[in-house]
Amino acid sequence: MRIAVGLGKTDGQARLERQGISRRDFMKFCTAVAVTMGLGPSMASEVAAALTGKRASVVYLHCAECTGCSEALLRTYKPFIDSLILDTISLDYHETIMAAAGEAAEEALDKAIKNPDGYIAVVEGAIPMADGGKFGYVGGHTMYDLCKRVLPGAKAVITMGTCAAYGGVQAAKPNPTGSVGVNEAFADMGVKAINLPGCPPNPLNFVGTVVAFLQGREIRLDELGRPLMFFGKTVHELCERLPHFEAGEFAPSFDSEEARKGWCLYDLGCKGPSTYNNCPKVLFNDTNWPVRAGHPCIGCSEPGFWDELTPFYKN
Ligand code: FSX
Ligand code: SF4
Ligand code: F3S
Repeated sequence: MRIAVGLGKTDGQARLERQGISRRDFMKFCTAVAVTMGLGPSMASEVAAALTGKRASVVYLHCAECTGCSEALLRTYKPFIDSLILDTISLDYHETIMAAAGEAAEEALDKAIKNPDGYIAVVEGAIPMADGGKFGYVGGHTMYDLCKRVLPGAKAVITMGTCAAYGGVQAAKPNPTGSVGVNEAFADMGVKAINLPGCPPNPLNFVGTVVAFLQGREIRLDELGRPLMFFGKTVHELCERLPHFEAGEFAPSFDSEEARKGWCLYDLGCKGPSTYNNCPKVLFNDTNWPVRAGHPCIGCSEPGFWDELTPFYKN
């Protein structure tokens, strides 16, 4: 299968071609990324150019989390998407999926952070701060120390998921590990992370952020550090059940005929009106999102949702 985007074949196109990713699949993915970024489908070729240009070096750190964010990124129902993501970026260090272990892993990290072209740092999971950070170690270093080594020197820092952005489930009361998000832990070192919350976050928001960075596009953030292009509207504003909310049609129970007919889940605990995220527009895996599947939004992209937005269910 051939990939031909624009004139001449870049290294990136040759890489995709070697993996057997068809031009049609690739352009469909680029269109989805463009739409997620709010650019409109006509910008797909610009996205394609960014994705097939020089690969950005990425150092991906795991702190206190469930690894659901990496799972969301890598386990897509169309297998080509994970190879595409892994091909778009040069994942020089990723504690969960890299083959290296022990000293070889340490060397990979050292090499990655000395890359003369710089690197993007991605953090998944919260930073345990209590008792000198002793609640989280990777390779004999506290998660705090690893982040301290990597984040201040990065060209950009991206938090992947609510835990890295704001502490997430680890920071739920009584938070014995003293977990906090990246910006809270490292602001005094000049770190200003772009937050991509969600438990898990949508992989398209991650790819869209990397594309915007590669294009040199300004990434406007809200007061919680989230890109407005993904988090500028509430789930409620984008929800397909909104006409029922406006008509006062509320499902009385999860197993009711009304719920199946698409009536609003507000009375069952839906937090869509106070949650900023693009799930209804972007979908997970090109397939579905919680409210369409009959589950209320639990506000998973908001800070402190475990404490402040519970109970998740009413009724
Ligand atoms: Fe947190 Fe990510 Fe939720 Fe899990 O690692 S955002 S607990 S989906 O996986 O950090
Ligand atoms: Fe809003 Fe939730 Fe009702 Fe959708 S289901 S309209 S997000 S309250
Ligand atoms: Fe999370 Fe609500 Fe979307 S629970 S995945 S922000 S619908």
